[in-house]
Amino acid sequence: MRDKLNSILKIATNEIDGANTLEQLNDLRVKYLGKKGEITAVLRQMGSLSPEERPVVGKYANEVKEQIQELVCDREKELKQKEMEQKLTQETIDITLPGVKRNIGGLNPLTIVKRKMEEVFMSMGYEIVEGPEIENEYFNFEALNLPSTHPARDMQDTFYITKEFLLRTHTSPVQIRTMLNKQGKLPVKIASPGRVFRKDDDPTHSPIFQQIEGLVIDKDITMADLKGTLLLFAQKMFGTNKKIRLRPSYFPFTEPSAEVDISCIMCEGNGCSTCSDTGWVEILGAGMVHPNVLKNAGYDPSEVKGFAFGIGIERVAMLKYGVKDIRDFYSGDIRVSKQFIGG
Ligand code: 2NL
Repeated sequence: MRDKLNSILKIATNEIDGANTLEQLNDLRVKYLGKKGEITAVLRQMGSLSPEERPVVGKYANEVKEQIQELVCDREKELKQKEMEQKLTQETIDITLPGVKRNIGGLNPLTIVKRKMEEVFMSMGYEIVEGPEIENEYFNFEALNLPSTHPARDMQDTFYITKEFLLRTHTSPVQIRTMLNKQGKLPVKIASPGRVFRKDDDPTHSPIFQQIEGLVIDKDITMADLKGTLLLFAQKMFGTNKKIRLRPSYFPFTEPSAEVDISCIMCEGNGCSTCSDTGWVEILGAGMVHPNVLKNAGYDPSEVKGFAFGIGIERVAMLKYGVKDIRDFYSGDIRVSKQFIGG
């Protein structure tokens, strides 16, 4: 039996040495040391030995068992070490490789200008109000004192969806809706930015453009309030050295109406190509809210007065950044937006 154990130890030593994977090694552990393994088989035959031999052989069998256990344990350590080394060589990272450069987006200049204007008006106590781009003909035209015979209502200028619904041509309908919701309450002090739509397409007109309209209604509002407001706006937007001037004009929804110029931001009023040597550039339209519009919006024109103005966001952005063609803002060309990365 001692010979049998010696031969088991010899073969086991060889096989364990030859095991190349942890699975193979585990199979050998079962084969030699398991409940149905070879050592156990020898121990089972101990009954045939004499009482003197039994403890001697039993002790030896346990020694062999321990030796095999140690062999398995050592080999297991070696194999785990090998596996780790393999993993490390396979998973090495070449930290000298250049990284993948990510493109960082920039805001569209119109968004930058729109946010700046919103900030300016909020700082002056205006509430920003937005509304639907698809409008009812009544809110877009009728309520604003544009009778059905007015040329602005022509199919040629307006994108009609049905007879009744259209793409708003200005953000004024948002202000009509807001006034009606307030049911005559005072004051009204709102600014409405948003996309508007007209059938125009040339270097200074785009079929989609954006504007921000301001509206203030209260007792004792005068043209002087309008002028002071617009001067403050021009200076917060373009610099405190700017001046403005009002020229008489016409809009159906205001009376009197004015076109507003700012002292040229390129030449500081000395004359250049931007201002056609006049020293002034037009930036917006404004006026005192027409009595008919006040009435349509639920206010009594003999009790309250209001001023309103409309500013083209593209117009301001073109002046601020020296852009010559309005359509560059809508081209989607990243060479345009790249120039505005970081604001
Ligand atoms: C322009 C001119 C203007 C208004 C917009 C307005 C709104 C209401 C009542 C009265 Cl609810 N007026 N808006 C007034 C005057 C001019 O825009 O040339 N915008 C680019």
